[in-house]
Amino acid sequence: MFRKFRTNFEMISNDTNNSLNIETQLIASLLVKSSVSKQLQTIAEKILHNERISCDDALVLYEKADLNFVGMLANYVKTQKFGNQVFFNKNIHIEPSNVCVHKCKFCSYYREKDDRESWEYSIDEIAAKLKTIPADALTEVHIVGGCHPSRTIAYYCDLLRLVKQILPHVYIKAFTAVEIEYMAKLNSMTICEVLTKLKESGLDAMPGGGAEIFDEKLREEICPSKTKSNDWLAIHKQAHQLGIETNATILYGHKETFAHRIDHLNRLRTLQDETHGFNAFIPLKYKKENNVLGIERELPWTEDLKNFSITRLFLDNIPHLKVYWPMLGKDFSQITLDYGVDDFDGTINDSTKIYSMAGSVEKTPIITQDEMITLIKDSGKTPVERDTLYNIIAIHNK
Ligand code: V47
Ligand code: SF4
Repeated sequence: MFRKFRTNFEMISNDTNNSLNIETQLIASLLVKSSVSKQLQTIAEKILHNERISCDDALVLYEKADLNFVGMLANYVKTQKFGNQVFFNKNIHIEPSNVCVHKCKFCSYYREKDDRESWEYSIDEIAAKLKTIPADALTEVHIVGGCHPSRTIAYYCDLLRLVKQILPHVYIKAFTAVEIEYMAKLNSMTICEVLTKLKESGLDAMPGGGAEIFDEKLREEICPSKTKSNDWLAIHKQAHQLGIETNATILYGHKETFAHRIDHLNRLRTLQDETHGFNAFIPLKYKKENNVLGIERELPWTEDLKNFSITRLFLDNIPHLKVYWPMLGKDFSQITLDYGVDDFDGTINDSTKIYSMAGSVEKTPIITQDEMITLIKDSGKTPVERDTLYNIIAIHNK
């Protein structure tokens, strides 16, 4: 079978006038290179035939493939799914408080209640901020914060209702599984009761935070008191069953091995086969500043690109792969668009602190819609404005 494929590719790569896209031609020339091992060729063949790759295959890619190899394949898969399109949305991030009961070792953001760097925005303060925003500047409000020790579910329901009252047309994507679990505990409710109440108050979707790394031993080491892996997965499953679509994340580049990353992706892929409720996956690069994990180096950018690429190849059932540009920087995020990424997140439109406190590249993560469109066009792609659920709002192909 591969011989046939290879022969076809040899023909394609020799034919400079054919109508096939540049990605296919590049893959062709890559695969006929004798330096690519049989083992890697077999994995590439699976991908080109739309077959699922195994955990062992993913490990081979992490350990033995070079960046060009996985990058071209990831770009091929992304292009098959979405052509030249890259999605973005117009959103704002609201962080109601950075007071948190959990104290994860990698977190640069949480503060004790009496710390001078802590904040606890009231409903009125958030209302005042929202009222300054023109209605057509947004289609999504993203709300994530710490697990505040004493704020009851009433505060969060009031907040959701307020957002819908001021900006009735927006989707609200709010609260990580970790916050949901803590609401259930504090209010003596089940997860199903919490999610149902939040949904009734205006919750449309959930972000992917709090997943970190699912390996139980490593999770215990880096965030001992946080929601356990199986509970994180069960909360997302419950959300999907209630019709709430969600995202998922991984925190990578700290103490984890390649096997830990693959195990994490595999648990998500297995759940997605069952529920189909995940929209997007966001790899979050560990940033080292202002936390107590004690890791002195951050991953080189080549490893980030390899990680994005292999994620695109392994996670075949979560449609969107998102780059969170405030963390990696606008320039580098543009490059990820050639390594499997199809989603540039949003305009963010707030002085989001969760990453600036951890040493993110962009200190003031705000861009206008025009800037976002230019960034995507400058990367040679077609910007597509979407809503939270990936319904298309506008294609900017002029
Ligand atoms: O779960 C905390 C991460 C996450 C650090 O769903 C850190 O659309 C790097 O989940 N270095 C919260 N990362 C943010 C989040 C998110 C962001 C953007 C979009 C979406 C979405 C979700 O922030 C936490 C944790 O993994 N984080 N500290 C750090 N030092
Ligand atoms: Fe709290 Fe989230 Fe920071 Fe952990 S990562 S301490 S749960 S704010």
